[in-house]
Amino acid sequence: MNTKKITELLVELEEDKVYDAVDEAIAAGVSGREILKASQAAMATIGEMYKREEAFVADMMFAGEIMRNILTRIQPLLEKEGGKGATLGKAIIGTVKGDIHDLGKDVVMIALEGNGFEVIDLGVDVPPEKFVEALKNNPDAKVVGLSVFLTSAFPSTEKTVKAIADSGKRGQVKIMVGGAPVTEVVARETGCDYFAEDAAAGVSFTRSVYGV
Ligand code: B12
Repeated sequence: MNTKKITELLVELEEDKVYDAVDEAIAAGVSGREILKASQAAMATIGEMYKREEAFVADMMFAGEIMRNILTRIQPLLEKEGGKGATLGKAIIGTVKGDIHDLGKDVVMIALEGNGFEVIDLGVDVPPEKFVEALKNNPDAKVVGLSVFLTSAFPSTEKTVKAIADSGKRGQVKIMVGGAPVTEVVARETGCDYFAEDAAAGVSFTRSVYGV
């Protein structure tokens, strides 16, 4: 089955039809990963349309809702594909202060959990102190994942890294960062260790930190 239909229907915000297409794809044996890829492509297109003023915030909001429902549908597949169950290590993840985009973070969380990692999810709009507190409460966590979708939230990314350093915990963890506007340069300039282009890269990085 061609997952292009999922991308097209999501871009058109055809809610019911896109769920039907997803269900069809699942029934046809398409992997959760493929369905996720098709949905992400649509979200990127909607973002471009917003930039060109061809879509509004309300459209992004609706697209976000639909994407969340798609995620709910494919979560069991993603977990099965990853092999959930083992505990290879622990990661703390959150969307930085000033930013409320949570879908990217949640996909990373599902991918990490699916690959056998325990994830402490701090949610969205997370102030630096909350990351520090989570690290204190979870001294065995070796990875922190920051999600950032707004360029205006880059300063809070930097502040988060700094707060972790000031708390004396920087040596304990590797910090990875991801989100639509993030690049390797942003990762470096905000003091993070790694730029993760997608959830799979985040999983590989976490694996490498834990040596598994
Ligand atoms: C949906 C959406 C929204 C929804 C969010 C819904 C939700 N629950 O998350 C709503 C409507 C709330 C929203 C609001 C706004 N948004 Co918005 N939004 C989007 C949109 C269209 C899709 C984002 C998304 O969910 N993608 C789906 C995810 C699953 O896909 P993904 O990004 O590929 O995720 C992967 C990677 O990014 C990576 N990753 C992400 N985080 C992390 C973290 C770690 C640790 C790792 C390892 C990897 C990783 O792994 C993910 C999985 O593979 C983007 C467009 C885009 N290009 O991203 C704009 C976009 C991010 N939004 C934008 C803007 C401007 C806004 C608003 C300011 C609009 C406004 N005027 O109000 C507000 C800001 C609100 C706030 N304070 O945060 C801009 C940001 C521009 C910029 N460079 O700063 C974008 C880029 C649109 C655009 N092209 O202009 N938005």
